[in-house]
Amino acid sequence: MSEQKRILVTSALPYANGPLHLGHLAGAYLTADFYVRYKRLTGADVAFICGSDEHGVPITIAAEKEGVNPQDIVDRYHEKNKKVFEDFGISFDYYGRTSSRVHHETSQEFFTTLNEKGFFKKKTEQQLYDPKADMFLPDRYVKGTCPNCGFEEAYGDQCENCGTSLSPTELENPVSALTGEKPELKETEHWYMPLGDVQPKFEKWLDTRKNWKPNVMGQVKSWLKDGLADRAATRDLSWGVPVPLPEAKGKVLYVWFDAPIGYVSATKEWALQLGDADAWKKYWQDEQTQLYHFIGKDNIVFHCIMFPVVLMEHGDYVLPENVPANEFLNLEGKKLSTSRGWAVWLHEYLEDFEPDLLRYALGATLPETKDSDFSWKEFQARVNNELAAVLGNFVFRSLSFTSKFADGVVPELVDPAGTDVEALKAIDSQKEKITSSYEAFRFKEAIQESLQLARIGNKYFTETEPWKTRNDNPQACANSLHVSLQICAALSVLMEPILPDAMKTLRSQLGYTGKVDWDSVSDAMLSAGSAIHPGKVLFNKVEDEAIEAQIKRLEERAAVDTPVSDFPALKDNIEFDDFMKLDIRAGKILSAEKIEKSNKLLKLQVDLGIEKRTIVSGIAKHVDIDALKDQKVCVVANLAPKKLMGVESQGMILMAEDSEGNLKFAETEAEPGSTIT
Ligand code: B3M
Ligand code: ZN
Repeated sequence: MSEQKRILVTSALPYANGPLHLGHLAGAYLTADFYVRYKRLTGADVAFICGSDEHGVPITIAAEKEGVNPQDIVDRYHEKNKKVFEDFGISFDYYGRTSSRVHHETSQEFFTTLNEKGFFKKKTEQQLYDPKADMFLPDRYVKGTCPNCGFEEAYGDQCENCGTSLSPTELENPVSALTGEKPELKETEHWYMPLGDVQPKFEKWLDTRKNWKPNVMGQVKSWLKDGLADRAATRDLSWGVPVPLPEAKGKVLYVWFDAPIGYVSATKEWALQLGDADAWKKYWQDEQTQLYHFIGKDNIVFHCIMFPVVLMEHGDYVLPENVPANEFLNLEGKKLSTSRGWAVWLHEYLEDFEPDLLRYALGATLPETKDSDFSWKEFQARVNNELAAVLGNFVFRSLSFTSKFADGVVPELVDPAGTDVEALKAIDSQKEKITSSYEAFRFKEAIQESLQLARIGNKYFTETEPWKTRNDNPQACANSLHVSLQICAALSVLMEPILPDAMKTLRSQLGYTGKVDWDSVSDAMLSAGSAIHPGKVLFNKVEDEAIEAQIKRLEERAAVDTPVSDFPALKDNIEFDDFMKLDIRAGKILSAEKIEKSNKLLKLQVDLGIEKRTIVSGIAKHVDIDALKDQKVCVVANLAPKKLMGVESQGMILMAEDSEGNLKFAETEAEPGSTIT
């Protein structure tokens, strides 16, 4: 076995501002749990740390929306999220929260140490201010266009589209998220992290990092290429960790300054709980520890640059060994969106299915190196064709045969044939492959190689035909069952990181009471003569109706939750004179007919009061042709004529497009010919 190191694994602290969904699980938690469970099985000394991120603008905005205190929000979601992680078997050693006293003290200590070392640059700068709300607009209080990628919904501290970290003043066309007003500039003083100054030192450290995923290192390198900018570590807000300086009244630490320190505070609280208050130090301050941050790609800049710089400048801490960040997960081919109801909530999933099924199916489609898609149909296929038909079937055949034809005890292996020996050898060779996949953070591959052992087992069972040999060669039958049961036992450990509940059940069905660790897999885990205890099948097939119900729920919710923000962004301003060039008139439709060979276009005769016009309009799918006579409309009357499908259109009917893309008439009661200005 490889030399055992001490390992500290963190998963991003989710904001305690709402329930958790599939995207969360796929981003920072499932892979961390796979890794941690694997490492624990190898005997490593592991601390697995997470908790609620309870500060920052995401929390205060959620509170404002509901009209409650931020504290109410974080209390509610801290408990809910902690529970749902437990239910999914995410095996944190400690789940803290950044509102705790220990966290406030720890993050203030970090600030003070860095300040005393002269790290921060104090700067007075113009910042965005909302006069109507009478407050500065840090972070998510301001939205605008990303200067880097043009995304129109970028936040003041980060563009979630391209991942760039931003300052509010860098946004183009900023608007206040509170009032929708255009913010003003107002002077304020803050403590900045001069990331640019430490860039050379940081790059030297980064060069020593080995085996980082290309998607992660690529992002980091591209920010370095642009040159790192100063980043404020403080904010003008009332919710957060107060800046520990008398002259900084009313200011708090920037949430991305305090949140990663939450990993340290949670480890401290864990140590206190263990009754060994100093135990956290060996995880954070001993060079023998390897620190791994599991995150989603939108957190890369903070975990790969900002936090390492803070740790480096503080001086007493280990820096991350690796940051195996995942990309994004889409859902049924569309971007996940909680505001649009396009999400699978984890607590809801648990009402219908076992956690292990999602651990497996999601694990098999992880966005490890590029964005990936979760679909309910694929979920069903993975469960039915892989878990049930391969793993479950193999276990079922091995156990039921043993109970029927071998008195329910593990038969003895005597004079094994070549095929028996080969099958037993596959345990070790698969174990080696699985091990190297985990070591390289290739979790999808680890899952495939794990399932491969069950495939090998199934094939072996079929080929050795114990149902035949039991009559003409009982020892060959006994050998088949012995080998199959040993493979089942090996699977019950090798697949434990992925399917903790099912593999526990499997071990009890096999009557295995020995050690559950990676080493034990190489020996014969079951001894001949020991009793098995077959029970329920490990995986039931997921029926079509169950999947259809999930898809229906998703679509129904998306239809209800379609928010106003689905409307296109406002166009640029025009001058009054430009507007006055338009000649818009009230009109009335006289007749309507379909244009041949077009399913979109209608040919309309319109009474404009002063004259009649022929207008071609692309509204066929949105209106009832028979009801168009006498419909009052607004018409752009001076639009240059244009031929459409051979018909000259002499104007344009104004239509309003709603949030679902339906067209409705912009109507007027005015008499045909009236000018509209
Ligand atoms: N709460 C952002 C997020 O949930 C943030 C992570 C903090 S990790 C220190 O994506
Ligand atoms: Zn961007």
